[in-house]
Amino acid sequence: MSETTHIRTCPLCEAMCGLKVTVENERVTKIVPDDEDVWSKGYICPKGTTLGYMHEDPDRLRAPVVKRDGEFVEVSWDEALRVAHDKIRGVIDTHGMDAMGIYYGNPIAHNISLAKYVAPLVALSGLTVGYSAGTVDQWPKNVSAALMFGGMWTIPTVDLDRSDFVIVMGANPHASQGSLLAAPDVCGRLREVGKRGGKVVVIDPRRTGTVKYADEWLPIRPGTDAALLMAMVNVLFAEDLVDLAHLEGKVNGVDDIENLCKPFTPELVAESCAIPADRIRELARELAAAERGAVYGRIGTCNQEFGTLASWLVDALNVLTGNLDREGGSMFGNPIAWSITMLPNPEYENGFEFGRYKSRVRGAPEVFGQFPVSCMAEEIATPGEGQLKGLMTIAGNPAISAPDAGKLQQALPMLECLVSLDNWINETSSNADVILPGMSALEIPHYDDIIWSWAVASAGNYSPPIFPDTDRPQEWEIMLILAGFCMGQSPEEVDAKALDDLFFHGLVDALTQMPGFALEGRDAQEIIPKCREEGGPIRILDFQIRTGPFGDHFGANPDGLTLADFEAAPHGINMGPMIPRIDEVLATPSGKVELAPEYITADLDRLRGRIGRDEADLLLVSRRHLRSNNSWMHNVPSLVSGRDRCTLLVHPDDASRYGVADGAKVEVRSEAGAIVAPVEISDEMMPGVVSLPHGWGHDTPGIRVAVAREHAGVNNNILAPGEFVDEISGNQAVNGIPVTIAPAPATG
Ligand SMILES: Nc1nc2c(c(=O)[nH]1)N[C@H]1C(S)=C(S)[C@@H](COP(=O)(O)OP(=O)(O)OC[C@H]3O[C@@H](n4cnc5c(=O)[nH]c(N)nc54)[C@H](O)[C@@H]3O)O[C@H]1N2
Ligand SMILES: Nc1nc2c(c(=O)[nH]1)N[C@H]1C(S)=C(S)[C@@H](COP(=O)(O)OP(=O)(O)OC[C@H]3O[C@@H](n4cnc5c(=O)[nH]c(N)nc54)[C@H](O)[C@@H]3O)O[C@H]1N2
Ligand code: SF4
Ligand SMILES: [Mo]
Repeated sequence: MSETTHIRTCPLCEAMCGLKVTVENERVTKIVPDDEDVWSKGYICPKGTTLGYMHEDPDRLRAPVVKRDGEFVEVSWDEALRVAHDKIRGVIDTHGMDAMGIYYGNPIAHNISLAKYVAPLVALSGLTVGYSAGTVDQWPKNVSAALMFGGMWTIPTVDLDRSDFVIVMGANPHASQGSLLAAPDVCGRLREVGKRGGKVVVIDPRRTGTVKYADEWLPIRPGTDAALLMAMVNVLFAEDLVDLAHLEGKVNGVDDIENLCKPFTPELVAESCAIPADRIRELARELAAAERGAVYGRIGTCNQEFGTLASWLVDALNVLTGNLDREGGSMFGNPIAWSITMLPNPEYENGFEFGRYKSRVRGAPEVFGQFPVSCMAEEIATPGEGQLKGLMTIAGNPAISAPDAGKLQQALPMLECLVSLDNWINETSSNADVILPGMSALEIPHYDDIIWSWAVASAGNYSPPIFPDTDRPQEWEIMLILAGFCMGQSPEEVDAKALDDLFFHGLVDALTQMPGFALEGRDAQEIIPKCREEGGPIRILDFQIRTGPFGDHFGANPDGLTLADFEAAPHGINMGPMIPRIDEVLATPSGKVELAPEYITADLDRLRGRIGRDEADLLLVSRRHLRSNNSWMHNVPSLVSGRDRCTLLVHPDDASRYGVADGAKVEVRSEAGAIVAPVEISDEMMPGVVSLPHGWGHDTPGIRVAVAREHAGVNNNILAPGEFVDEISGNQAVNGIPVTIAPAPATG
């Protein structure tokens, strides 16, 4: 028996846990936590142990498939790439470049090839139309970070381990394991805050699992976080509690926000938020009094009607209480390897500007070059000049994850070309002409990319592939080949290695000329020969480590790190906790924190309008479960076993008002559509709010995910109206959707 043990990082979420994988005769027999991992120190969750199953999942594609007479057939890579080429060229040559779009999904952040090659794909292909899961996720935070700090990914996070007062809003790390907050065992760390005499307050319409690790649950009406936070700002000024501390002199707009918050008294907002005015006052005082405090907001504060205002105010409160950039407060990560995404975008050299053009059908303004993802359906389905005729999906499943999912599911088959880079035939890729599969997580190297930008420590961990497969193209090569097709190259001409060199040499060249960069003033021709010979993401990663804050700077800092140091340290390298670094990260035109960006504050009128509004009788919110990962891990038997998790959580009072019984099927109806789901009566919901998980609904024709199909559930995005967005970021509001419920009509 040949038994080997491999140390690896789990690529599935932002916790980045270290795993110990046992392999016998080419099969994974065991996955346990790596207790020696310098970052996760033995923490894992049930998902991490399923990487072996996913590697062996019989439904996972190992070879490309093309659609012939409505059925997918396995073909050679040459054949598949030829079909992709012909389809892509068919669209571009007939309808022009603007008729071809790309959709990027969440796993691009978790896969080394995808994370590092989206930028080259965009830069080289010349494609201009892009949609992403970002507009049902963190777009509001990107807008507030861009305008307040000068970079769309300059997003501070809670320095959890040193904090003594944390407000968690619209996040449930008990399920998600943290988001825009990378730390293994977030809940355990929250519990420690309480244990050392501090306090954690969870603000959420649902008493989530996270509340068990906190000191207090404050239920809030969905969509009203900005009103609550504005009232807290009001209290800080009214009671003279504002204290910029070390930020004094580094902040613009304090007077503006003082004026703007005046009308937003706790009394004004209390009823809308469903939080008593006294509690709002007290909360502001507690935050001000904390020596090291932080407000943290996530999906619930972004995927809602006032996402940008709420995202902005989270950071504004951290600034006004002197907590930004101080230990135990809200700090900026300091990654060992920087991410391409973090580089300054020359497009916004003179400051950020949004709404420079509008979407064709709905007239939605662009934000960072994207429209709300729900626009994709109408752009495909509405004829006329500029109609979207072709799409590439890169690790995304918008047929489930995008709002107004019913419309998108109808539109996808209308495309003349759909090329999916995906490992399964699912609700989206089943509509493709060709599916180009990536490899399993155990077949590729791993080192997390942008996630380290909001990690509580400067650490890193490199994992080589356990089952290297040299017979198939890597995903980064596939992406470069697709870029080549868009550029007009034929399958015979296209050369991934040449395109890789083209991009990499251009990158090094540009960076040696970038003021402040570690290699500023050096000669690119001196640097390039010193880079890793294998090219691809490994070369980029090594370059990022070497030119990062701890790197060897190609000789200038001889004791500094290179990728080789990580190859020699399988349990990772940890350079210590976060450090204050605001002067280094601020990139606003003024060089200061912009506390009251006009683009954002202009939206306060809309919030005023919200406050007087008649409240809907029932509002729908989303939720996650520890054993899920958006839409794509329901094909793992151990993660879907047990009782049905795709249930509508309803407070007992609402259940009796609407005459629905526990376990009974109800019809949930919104302006966008209707679905039928089983009810779970639970007082963990606040009255007037119901909750459904997203990522389900695996019952569409043509999918090849047998286990998921057995546990289909329903797609809550059928209920999410596409035009329900946070207007200034264009981010979809999938929380706070007015719905009605009624016992479902009996069906056969
Ligand atoms: N109602 C509601 N909707 C939501 C949300 C919500 O809270 N409520 N959350 C939103 C959020 S935050 C997000 S990020 C989006 C997610 O939206 P998407 O990213 O579109 O959805 P996922 O389910 O993550 O789909 C990931 C896809 O990538 C494929 N995949 C997995 N690993 C790999 C890989 O290594 N290579 C390749 N090529 N493919 C791979 C999977 O098979 C799957 O098809 O959903 C959003 N939608
Ligand atoms: N197990 C698992 N882990 C995941 C994922 C997964 O699908 N499964 N997805 C990953 C992804 S892509 C992301 S982006 C992260 C997200 O990570 P989190 O942001 O932690 O996401 P959720 O667990 O959905 O928690 C969102 C919370 O917001 C609450 N909420 C809804 N509306 C409002 C509101 O208006 N105000 C307030 N204050 N709260 C509200 C919901 O009740 C819910 O408890 O998780 C990541 N990790
Ligand atoms: S928490 Fe679970 S899914 Fe996330 S990295 Fe750790 S083991 Fe993987
Ligand atoms: Mo996400």
